[in-house]
Amino acid sequence: MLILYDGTTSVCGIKARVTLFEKGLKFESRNIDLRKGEQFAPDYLTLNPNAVVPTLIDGDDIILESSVIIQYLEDIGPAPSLLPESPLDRARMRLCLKRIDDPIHPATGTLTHATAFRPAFLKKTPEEQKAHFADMPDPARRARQEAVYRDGLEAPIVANAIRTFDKFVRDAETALAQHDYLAGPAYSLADAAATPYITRLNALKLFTVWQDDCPRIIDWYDRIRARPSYQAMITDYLTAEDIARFDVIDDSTAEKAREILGRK
Ligand SMILES: N[C@@H](CCC(=O)N[C@@H](CS)C(=O)NCC(=O)O)C(=O)O
Repeated sequence: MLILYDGTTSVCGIKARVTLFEKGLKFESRNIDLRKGEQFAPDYLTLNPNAVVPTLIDGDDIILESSVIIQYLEDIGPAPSLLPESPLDRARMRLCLKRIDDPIHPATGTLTHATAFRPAFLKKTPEEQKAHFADMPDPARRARQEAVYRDGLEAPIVANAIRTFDKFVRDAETALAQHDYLAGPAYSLADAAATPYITRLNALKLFTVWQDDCPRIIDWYDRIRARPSYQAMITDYLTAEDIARFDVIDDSTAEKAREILGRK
């Protein structure tokens, strides 16, 4: 039995869950509550010393890194194949996975922590805030979170995150003008990997920034949302607390994005 350590709203965890579902692979999901800091528990650190989710366990083997995990699932999983047929489409898929790992993933963290996660962090005591950062093994992640918890949407790294997403959405729009899915005519790992990130853009009420210029990505998202994997692996996992965290998002994030992109 495969075991996936993940988090309810974790974009990387969702990437793995959606792939498991799309591959028809049975698994046991073990929730790591990132808000409670369970990723820093000594037992979990023996599995994943990076103190992040997801972690996949297959028998005695531990597989880390969401993009590696989904390619592992492709390798062990039966049909349907989520690997494009042509070498060129495979290259497109791998490029998409690479780009989602970096810079899209850190940009997503920046935008999410600057908005949805900031109010809860600001309610912590100074000691709790200090402890949160002290446990974090990755200094780059720590620096990004510190900047946006301090300055919110005014943090300079927010502008970069918005520009990063602007380029990604526009490139996806161009790709979708050529074929139905991100890396060719069929649904692939590229679509599974992009799903949580576009879902997050939607949760941050950022779609209005691109909806007029990029109708194909909106159409792609509608098709992705209609797949059974979306309801089962994303919507059904959300707790009332998760939903409440994103309820604080108003139009100010989209307004800021338009200002950054010079599209008032
Ligand atoms: N490169 C890693 C990134 C994993 C990652 O950043 N996971 C986030 C959730 S999406 C996390 O566990 N964050 C814990 C924290 O911020 O303390 C992967 O793709 O697996």
